[in-house]
Amino acid sequence: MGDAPPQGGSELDAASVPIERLELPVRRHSLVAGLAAGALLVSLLATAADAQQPSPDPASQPEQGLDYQQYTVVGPQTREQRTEVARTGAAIDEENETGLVVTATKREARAIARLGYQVEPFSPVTTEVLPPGFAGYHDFAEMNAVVNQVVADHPAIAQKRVIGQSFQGRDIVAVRISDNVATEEGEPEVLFTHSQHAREILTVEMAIHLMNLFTDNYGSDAHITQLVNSRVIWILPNLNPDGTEFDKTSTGFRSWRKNRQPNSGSSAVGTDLNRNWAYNWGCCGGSSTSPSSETYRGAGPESAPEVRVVSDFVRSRVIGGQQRITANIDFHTFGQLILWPYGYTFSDTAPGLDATDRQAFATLGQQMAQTNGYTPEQASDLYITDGTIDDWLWGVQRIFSYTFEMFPTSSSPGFYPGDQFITQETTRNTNAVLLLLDYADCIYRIINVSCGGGNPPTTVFSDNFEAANGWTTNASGTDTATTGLWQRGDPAATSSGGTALQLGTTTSGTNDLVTAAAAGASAGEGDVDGGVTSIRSPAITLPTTGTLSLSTQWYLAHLNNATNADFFRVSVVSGTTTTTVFQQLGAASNRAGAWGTANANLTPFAGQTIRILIEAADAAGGSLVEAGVDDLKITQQT
Ligand code: 0X9
Ligand code: ZN
Ligand code: CA
Repeated sequence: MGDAPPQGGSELDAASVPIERLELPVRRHSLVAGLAAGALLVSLLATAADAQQPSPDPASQPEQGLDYQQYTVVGPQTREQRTEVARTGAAIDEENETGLVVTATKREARAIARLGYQVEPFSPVTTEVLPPGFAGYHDFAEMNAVVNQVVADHPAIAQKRVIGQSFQGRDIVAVRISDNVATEEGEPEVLFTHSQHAREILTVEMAIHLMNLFTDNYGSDAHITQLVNSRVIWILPNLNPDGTEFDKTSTGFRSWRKNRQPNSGSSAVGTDLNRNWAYNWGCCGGSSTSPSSETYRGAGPESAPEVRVVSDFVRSRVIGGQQRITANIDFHTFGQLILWPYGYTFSDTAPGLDATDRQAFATLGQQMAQTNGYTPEQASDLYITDGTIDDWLWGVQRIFSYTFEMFPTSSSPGFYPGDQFITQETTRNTNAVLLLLDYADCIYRIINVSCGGGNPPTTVFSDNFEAANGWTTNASGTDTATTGLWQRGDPAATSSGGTALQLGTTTSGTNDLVTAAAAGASAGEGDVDGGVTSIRSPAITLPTTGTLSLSTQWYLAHLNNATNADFFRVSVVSGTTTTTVFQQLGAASNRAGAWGTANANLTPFAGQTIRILIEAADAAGGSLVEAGVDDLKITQQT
């Protein structure tokens, strides 16, 4: 539980407050209702507050500690009235049509009541609906309704746990998804955190997408079923519910970032949650000491109740001395980035983060980025930050924590893309999330480093393509490509205008699998033309146990005449079912050939006899497409 002040009527005994209602001329204060969306409103509010609220007399400042709470004050509408309320020492948190929300001690609340206003303990109910064009988003109540529905529909695999309360007393919710969801089975756990920053509204939709993804596809999608069975998935859909509700008005948004915790001695409200975590808090100029700053770090580490609640939750997952959570994505907007620690230093390695850790972080970050087109980089490549969640999760808990900055890339539409973007921009991250879950048992596996304890991985199948081992071109007889057919051979290099296309190099020996090894008379000869070309492995019988991983070296090259109908694809054929496990689509830009590593989880195929199918396609006609594969292997980790 967090340190939120008590809510409800117990603290302020109504009888102890003399409420003589002063009949005030009620003039509707339309600042909030009358303005359109965006930062404009925030700056107006901030300016108005700064100009109108005198610094409270130090003698009447709320005592340190938690004996203050929030009250609604019905009546004050003018700046003079707000000033007399502020003079009691109470902090004005919010102005609305009916009056104010203040944070006050009991003494201050009585003083406000003596001014003739109706004072009641604040109960965090919001009546606003989402603005036009944003109805597809979920406000706090709607998000909770989705959570309740998900757990009602899937009680065997989904549970709701309230892990604490926000400053204003709203629930901070965790959704736990796993097979036998009520049982601690010792499975690796992955944590998804959302909406530290109120205005980053797409991140709540990302949480809803994940809840639905894992529950609706359980039992029908082999990969998702295997992950739900072998992992514990924690989704925390909103770390900052007070901010979310404050951000929203029926006509627009306030562009609010921080939580809604008042600051002693200042009229400015809120702590930046993503500067309040307890690792190198405030160390390095990556946060502000000023309560009016958007990156105010708070009075101390974990001074924000929301950060305290989530930190306590993460600490509670240390069971038998071992942190069960191995990986995290903290969702933000915007920028289309995948970031890894540390944020507090420009150095690639630092205390607690050695070259191997860095290599694992970067490799998984890059591979996730390959699935969604985001830019992978260290967090500090953006700018120095301190007290962020990812630095704490890694630096203290050794949880592989990534920050995703979702859609868009620029300030238009910035934090507020219309709801038509929700599906496209949340499903965009599905494969990155699945990849993280695949490696959650041992993130270091992605760089072929073992996590100890277990046995070294054993090789189930491998081919360096130096000898003929039974791969068959066009095995199904349905290929449509007319040239550039897959073959095993010694590849010749081709290029066009400085863009490397077919690579003359291999990653082992002299041979690879390539879309016609010869160069041809020009770059446009011997590339894939006319449709799809495929090559299929011999039959491989997979073991029944352990984690099964496929890894291969690969490249796809194309010129800017390509489209997203062109592709490089790796699939698993089992019986009559073909499942794509890795894919790179083409695009209308030059993509130089460069060897990279593709990884796929084959555990869902345990015990089956499969074949690996590799395809390349020039499916839109006329594009220059080349592809290669080398050093393909399947391993088993028990
Ligand atoms: O400043 C932030 O907290 C993040 N950007 S945002 O626009 N969503 O506010 C970026 C944080 C980057 N640094 C770390 N993740 N450490
Ligand atoms: Zn953010
Ligand atoms: Ca080779």
